[in-house]
Amino acid sequence: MQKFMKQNIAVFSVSLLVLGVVLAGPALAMDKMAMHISGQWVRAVPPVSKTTAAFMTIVNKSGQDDALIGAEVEFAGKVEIHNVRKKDGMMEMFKVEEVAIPKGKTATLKPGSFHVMMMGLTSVPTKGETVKVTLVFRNAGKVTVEAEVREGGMGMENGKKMKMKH
Ligand SMILES: [Cu+2]
Repeated sequence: MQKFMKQNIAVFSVSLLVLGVVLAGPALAMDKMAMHISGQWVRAVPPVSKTTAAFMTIVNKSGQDDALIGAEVEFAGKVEIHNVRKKDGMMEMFKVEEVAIPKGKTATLKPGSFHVMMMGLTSVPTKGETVKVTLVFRNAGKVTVEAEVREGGMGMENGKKMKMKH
């Protein structure tokens, strides 16, 4: 019995080791993945465009309240967190300091709502390409995700043009 147990434990340990190796990549990220990010994408824009935006869903599984307080990308001079509001019948974007994500809650960055605004593009991401977006959380710190560049609407259901205020 004793021997059997030991063998079992040994097998179990090896299994864990193998699992550890297999999961090493994601596992490292998982540490920071107290914030679960999914569905991330960057809007494909014309080559002459100076701005674009990133969208995603963030679930706070960290066990403590957190907030998205910034973001970084290599291809933009400036990155801000924006939201959208209606003003004088027009939709306009404005900068926010953070997107609060209480523990257990989900924040959705989507067209017509919160988004990561990338300005002063030094190279314009092209459709089909994957780009790195680093999100900065107050507590969880930095989390880098790969975001697909694809076409997407502006979230302007009424068809009104967005006033660009950058
Ligand atoms: Cu914006």
